[in-house]
Amino acid sequence: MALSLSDFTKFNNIVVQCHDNPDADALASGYALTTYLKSQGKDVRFVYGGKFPIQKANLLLMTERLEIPAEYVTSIDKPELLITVDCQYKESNVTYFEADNIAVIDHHQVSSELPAMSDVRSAYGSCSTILYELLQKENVDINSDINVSTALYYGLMTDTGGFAEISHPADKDLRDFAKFKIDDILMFKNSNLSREELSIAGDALNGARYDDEYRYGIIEAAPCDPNILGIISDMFLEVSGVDTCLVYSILPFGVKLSVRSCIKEVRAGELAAYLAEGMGGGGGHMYKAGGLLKKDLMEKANIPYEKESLDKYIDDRMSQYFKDSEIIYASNHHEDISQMSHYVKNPVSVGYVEASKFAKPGGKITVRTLEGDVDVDVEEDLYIIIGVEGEIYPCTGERFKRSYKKLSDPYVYPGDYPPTVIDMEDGARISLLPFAKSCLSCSSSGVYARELTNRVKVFTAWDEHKYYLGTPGDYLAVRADDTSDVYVINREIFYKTYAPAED
Ligand SMILES: [Mn+2]
Repeated sequence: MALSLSDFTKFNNIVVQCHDNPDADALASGYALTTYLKSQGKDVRFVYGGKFPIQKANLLLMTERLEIPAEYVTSIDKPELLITVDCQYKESNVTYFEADNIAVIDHHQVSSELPAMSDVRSAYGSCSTILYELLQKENVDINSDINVSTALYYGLMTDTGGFAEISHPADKDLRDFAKFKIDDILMFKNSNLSREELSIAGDALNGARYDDEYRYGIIEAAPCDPNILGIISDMFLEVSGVDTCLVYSILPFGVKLSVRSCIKEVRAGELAAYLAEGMGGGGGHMYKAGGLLKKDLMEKANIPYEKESLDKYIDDRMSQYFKDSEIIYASNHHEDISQMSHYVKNPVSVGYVEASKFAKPGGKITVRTLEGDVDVDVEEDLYIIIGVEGEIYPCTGERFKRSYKKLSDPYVYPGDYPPTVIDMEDGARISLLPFAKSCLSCSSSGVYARELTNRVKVFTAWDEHKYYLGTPGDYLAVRADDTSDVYVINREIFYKTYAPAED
């Protein structure tokens, strides 16, 4: 599945195609790819089809100011290679053109069989991010062409609700490291709404539905650009008595969702993922998130794709979320350990890094992982542990000596996105893996644990602001030597890490 841009250089006559009615992400990723292929001396065109050429003001400005050579076409001469970006070949919103060879670069859910040359990363917030990484792999710095980097930055920005719905670390990398023309971004941003869209927003606000018990609200907006949903939900959340809200719009290919929350008991990203579970995808961060219920998946699940049943599906799913979630505050919770079993940690091989090898004591670093960014104060004898799923946690030298034993085998990282460290002072990016060594985690007095049969949100004793989610199958654990320490352990990690105690 993985692809390199250099795979394309054996072809000469290439067409890059994005979906019909292109959005900023489609234009940006097509532009970055076209620019790269031109630099390799290829004969390349960047095209899109559909009923109309681009009309939205921000996109017209974008193509003009950044010199994006996107051509609106109804037919093309059959190329040697056709590469679709931000979409998949033969999808309904991708005008069909014949070609000798096909390649696909996309960040949506896989919709049908992919060609051999394809790179689809559904967890990414934008296709621009994939192009950024593919260019990096060819040692091309996106910032060497300010038009390309501005386009990629704007593509990611619009596909993630102004960065609010970012969850993947690769997206954060593009957001943080792209240099961009600020004047252009400001200009695009403020030509985002048409007068018709302002009216759509106004009409939508009039139809708000409320749940007083759980203090949430729901709004349906007429079909519109997904960006409008974010604008509506931001405003909706400001209403008193609304702590969490959902704004959605039924589009020809799926239902777009925008979720907001201002209470710690509901993480917007987690709610969006719950709402879209099995039907597409959703995610984001604490306060803002987005998602999509795909039309084909809804129909496969026997939910007719029409307003009435979609409204009901959304209402039911939202109310289920609030009814099903149990909330545990570790600081005033007493779990009955007689109902739990005793487990001890298997000696398991994990990674460790001595922070002093790459950071100065007294400084601050951010460790970026698939699970999120972790801020760490660098102290004299700080160790960073890389767990069995690639999750990281800091540890003092004293605790390290007590709980871990250094090994001589080389460290092999288990995950997809290798953790990187960002020095908060100078913004330097350092890969953690070259410093990582392996060690054995040794047993302690273990935990009492039980398998969860419901959704549980646990506010642990060490972080009262952010809950850890447990879903059925995960384990609720209490430390044997400190029963006030209640937390959730992911099912897979639990099985890899713990075994029943022999007592
Ligand atoms: Mn996109």
